[in-house]
Amino acid sequence: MYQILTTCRACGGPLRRVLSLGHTPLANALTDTRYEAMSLPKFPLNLCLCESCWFTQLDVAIDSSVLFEHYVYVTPHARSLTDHYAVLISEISSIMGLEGANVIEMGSNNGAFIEAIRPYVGSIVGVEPAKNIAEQAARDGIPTIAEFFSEATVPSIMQQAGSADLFVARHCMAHLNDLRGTLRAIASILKPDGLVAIENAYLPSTLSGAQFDQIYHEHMSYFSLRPLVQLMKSVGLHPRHAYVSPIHGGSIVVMASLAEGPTTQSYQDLWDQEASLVDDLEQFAFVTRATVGGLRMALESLVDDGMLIYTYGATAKGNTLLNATGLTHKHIPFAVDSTPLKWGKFLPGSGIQVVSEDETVRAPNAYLLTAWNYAKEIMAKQQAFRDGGGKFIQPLPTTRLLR
Ligand code: JHZ
Ligand code: ZN
Repeated sequence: MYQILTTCRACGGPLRRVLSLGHTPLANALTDTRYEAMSLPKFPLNLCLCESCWFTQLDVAIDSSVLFEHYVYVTPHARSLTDHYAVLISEISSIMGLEGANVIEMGSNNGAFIEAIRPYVGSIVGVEPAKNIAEQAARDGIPTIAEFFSEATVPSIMQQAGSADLFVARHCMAHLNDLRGTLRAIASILKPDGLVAIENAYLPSTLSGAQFDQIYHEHMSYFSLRPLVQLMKSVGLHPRHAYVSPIHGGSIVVMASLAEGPTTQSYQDLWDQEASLVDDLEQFAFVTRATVGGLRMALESLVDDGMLIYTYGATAKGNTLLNATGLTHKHIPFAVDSTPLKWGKFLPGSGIQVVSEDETVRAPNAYLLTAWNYAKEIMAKQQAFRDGGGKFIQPLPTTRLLR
């Protein structure tokens, strides 16, 4: 079900532990009862650095079937996401023509990005390993193959979807232990002049934003440009363009092609900016220890003073935050979330019950914003709550009340 690694998943070099967040249950393992949520198996959560290639990663690899076969994360409807998709589509079109293109997206989830890009391309298919999500997407009219994308499944995917002019992998490379195998699979499904666009949380943003909650077992890798490009080159993918987007607290998009071509100025600038991250990692580990302790103390004392606090968002990130701080349903009885699949379920480790955003049992005095990446739209949506004196607690980078 899982493996503990002693060597780097990219180069085989030795791993050095930078930060330990103890043992925690899987961040998206929401359960039907509180008892189950509190007694889930726990796995070590250690952020490590490869001493040979400086690739940052976890020293544990949970099997993909355990993580993704049945999934509760459904891409929400959010303005910041649609804005991000529009920029991504325009950045892709600056490198290749989209008209008539055959597009394949891996980890397509509910098809939110497919819907955004579909009007501009010839044909598009999503490949999604979570059977429950893939089936729903197909019912909603999104062409979706319910399959785990890998070297083993590429032949059958290619038979159904053809070769790709454009291959998109948003926020899924970090979820895979076999990075080189997956990149080889991508290279093999691209047309000779095809382009791949890979998007992931950007490690320098994670570090500068003290976002320790981005660390959970699904995120096996923490990408900056240089290690990702090194991996891409090792399977014959040539980098062409890269930029950093503010989405999800800071994400990197890297585009590469089988054919060699010029790189953009934005790619060059990012490459030049990225010096060694070793000092930043050390600082991040230090700040995380202080933040975890501070958050726990602050929230405990607010609760002791009689404040009713819920979390806003039943996020994977939030589950790292709750488990690292040791806050449970005794401090925070409910988490509100817009995802129907999560309603009624209990958060792993903390046993907090998820309810819909509109159905809070009793209005809280404050929300701990565990979906801080959507702060703007959530705050706007909850204007009436704020007008009535309700508060939002932003956990990171420093814990504070939002106005
Ligand atoms: P959100 C997931 O992480 C998991 P999470 C995954 N591993 C990953 O890499 C990232 O996404 C990209 C809710 N919500 O996006 C919906 C509201 O309730 O921060 C979601 O459950 N009201 C694949 O789980 C959650 O918040 C709202 O108005 O940390 C947000 O989850 C909005 C906008 C969202 O990802
Ligand atoms: Zn390495």
